[in-house]
Amino acid sequence: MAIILITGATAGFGKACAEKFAQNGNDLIITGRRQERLNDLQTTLEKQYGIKVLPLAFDVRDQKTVSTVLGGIPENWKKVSVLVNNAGLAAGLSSIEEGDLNDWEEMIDTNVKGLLYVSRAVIPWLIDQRKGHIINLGSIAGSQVYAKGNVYCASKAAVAALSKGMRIDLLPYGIKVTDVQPGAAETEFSLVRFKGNEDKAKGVYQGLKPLSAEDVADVIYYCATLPPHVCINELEITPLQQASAYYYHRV
Ligand code: NDP
Ligand code: 8X3
Repeated sequence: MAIILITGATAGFGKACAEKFAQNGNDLIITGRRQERLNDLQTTLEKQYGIKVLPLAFDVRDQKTVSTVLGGIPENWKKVSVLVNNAGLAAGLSSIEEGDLNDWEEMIDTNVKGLLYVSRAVIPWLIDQRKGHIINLGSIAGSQVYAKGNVYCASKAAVAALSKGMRIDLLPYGIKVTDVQPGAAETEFSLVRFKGNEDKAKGVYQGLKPLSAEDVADVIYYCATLPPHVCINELEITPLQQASAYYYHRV
């Protein structure tokens, strides 16, 4: 029995991770901005699996709130074993000269700075225990830049670099760091990227069997449950029909 902290648990990978870790008897701290979804997930998982869930609604971009809310949880909840830094998004898909500055701010503030704020609050808890595991949601986009992906790709390249940096700095404390890098997965991701345009969102997965949120959660769970001396540092996962960020076999 362990405590797993998952950011962005109101949808997609985060929600699927919450379900997977709960099924396997772990207590959870789940975060996201949508309080109602967090409450519903808490009720469902506690009832179904007899585990305890602590829902925390906050925006990872708000530095003060992140440190106040996480710093203020009961001490027994700070014995976190695994931090899944999953909250993130792509906003827009525009050529660099046409990019919307608000989209850029949102991606960098969430995917890079938000991940850092949460990590900074939680890492001391892992250090106290002299063990733990940080699983960052990077992306295939972090190493393979595609047309119009510019700032999103850069934010995930930052996640890759931060994962490497964390691994080096936290090595003396026995803390594992894994950068999970999915390719095309059908979640709310494209709906968010295209600001609610369902046709554009669906188009991303046309002719493909994309990854599901559960596929990615299974891989994250696998990484988190390896023997203590084994660490997957980076793991790229794509659908069979995706060979790289820009090469698909659509049928
Ligand atoms: P979803 O849109 O389905 O879920 C994103 C989650 O992040 C939601 O729970 C959302 O919660 C949370 N979130 C977003 N912004 C904030 C914020 N400012 N503060 C707090 N929580 C936030 O997307 P995915 O599950 O697909 O994406 C999860 C991660 O995986 C992201 O980092 C994404 O970049 C990455 N990824 C996704 C891929 C894909 O193809 N789907 C592929 C590779 C990586 P709420 O809105 O309630 O705040
Ligand atoms: C999400 C995958 O290729 O749409 O990170 O950027 S991709």
